[in-house]
Amino acid sequence: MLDFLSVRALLTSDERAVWDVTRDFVTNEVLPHVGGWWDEDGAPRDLLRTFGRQGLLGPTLPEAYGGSESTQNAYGAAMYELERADSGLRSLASVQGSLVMGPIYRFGSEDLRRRFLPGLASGELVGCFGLTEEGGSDPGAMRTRAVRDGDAYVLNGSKVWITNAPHADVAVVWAHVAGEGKVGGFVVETDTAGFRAPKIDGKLSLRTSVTGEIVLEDVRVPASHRLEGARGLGAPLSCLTDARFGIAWGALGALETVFETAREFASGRVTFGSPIASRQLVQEKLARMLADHAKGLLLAWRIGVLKEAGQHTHAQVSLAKRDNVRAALNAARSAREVLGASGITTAYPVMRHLLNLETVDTYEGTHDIHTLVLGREITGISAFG
Ligand code: TGC
Ligand code: FAD
Repeated sequence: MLDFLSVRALLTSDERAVWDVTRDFVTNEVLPHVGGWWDEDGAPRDLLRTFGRQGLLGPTLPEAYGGSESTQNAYGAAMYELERADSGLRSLASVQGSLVMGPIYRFGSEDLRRRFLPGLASGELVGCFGLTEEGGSDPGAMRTRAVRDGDAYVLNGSKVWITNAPHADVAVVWAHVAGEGKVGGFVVETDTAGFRAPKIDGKLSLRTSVTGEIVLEDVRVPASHRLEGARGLGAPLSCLTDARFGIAWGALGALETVFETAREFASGRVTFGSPIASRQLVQEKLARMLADHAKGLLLAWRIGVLKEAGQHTHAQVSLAKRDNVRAALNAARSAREVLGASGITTAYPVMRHLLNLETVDTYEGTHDIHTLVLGREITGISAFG
């Protein structure tokens, strides 16, 4: 395990145990198959149930709802391990846990919690999170509308780039609520009349994860399926803060894989009579990857400690998501260079991670959007508009 600054020693023994168990699971049951899932354009449906049995879905939630009350950093370490295999598999877990179970637990009624959370935790139900429309960086501009009609809300609009949507049983959909001037959240069962979720084909990134649109045409959602505690854009954004924290840990798992692949390749590849690992230019690339991983792990751990104490800010999480993902993306680009031509093939995991990390750099707030979040934090002036 790559841990140059012994960050593991800062974790509790329970957190280390979660890390170790998830690492074994990923090594034995995920890594042998992940290349095939990439080629086939999607992991099998049953993988979510396996994740459920491993306790990887919504682990920070109370046991009564299928969670295991794990700490933030235990959750982070589990996301690290999934993304060590593939960003799309971490997406599968982080969407289900942080973006579907999270809002139902935090903002939903007790009935909604009891009805949906256990099935989502076990992986029997697939969930998706529908926020993005055209111009996803500006979710406040969404056009999807919910109009109250008797004991239901009627939803019209569309969402795009929605992870898991084509397979989902349950969609958490965000919409402007007519007459309120605020964004509200709705738990929509996907077999409701007027709901469609066509798959988006042709992805060259995150291929182990299925992505789709959501089309809502006069979809009647019982009023009891509204997330009553969610009033305003801050509600979905707070769920994103949880998922972005998982990504800040996860991206470092991908970084570990590309670093180890480059290190091993460099030791074996001989040019001009010596392994390329003996060359200063190659060592500089490896040193940069190692340094970024070490600093990123400290950053992720620290945000986890703050989050556990409820003392984090969303700008701190933006910093961690932004910097750790870009560090992993840069490492993947360097590792690909170290591997030369071999770097572009599926014989090594580097190009797959590189392509995945292009998505990770964009979703959950693009690199530049997080830069502007920090800019606003520093100057008090918003540069978004
Ligand atoms: P702004 O005025 O800044 O905020 C509106 C209200 O929300 C509060 N807030 C947050 N609260 C919690 N966590 C956060 N991260 C928050 N960011 C903002 C804010 O305090 C305010 O509250 P209040 O009470 O004052 O009303 O809103 P804005 O319209 O100026 O937009 C700001 C911006 C650009 C930062 C935000 O909209 C944004 O984050 N844009 C990026 C959108 C994004 O990340 N979309 C992700 C979609 S889901 C996804 O990609 C899943 S990928 C699958 C996977 O994760 O694996
Ligand atoms: P845009 O917002 O159109 O941005 C385009 C470019 O302009 C970016 O470089 C951006 O940084 C830049 N830009 C935008 N505004 C500004 C500004 N004010 N100043 C400077 N630069 C700016 N969304 C969901 O809701 N649920 C999901 O499950 C989900 N899963 C996804 C899965 C995949 C594989 C992908 C690729 C995306 C997913 N998304 C999901 C959507 C994702 O969150 C959005 O792609 C992301 O928020 C960016 O939105 P956009 O692609 O529309 O880009």
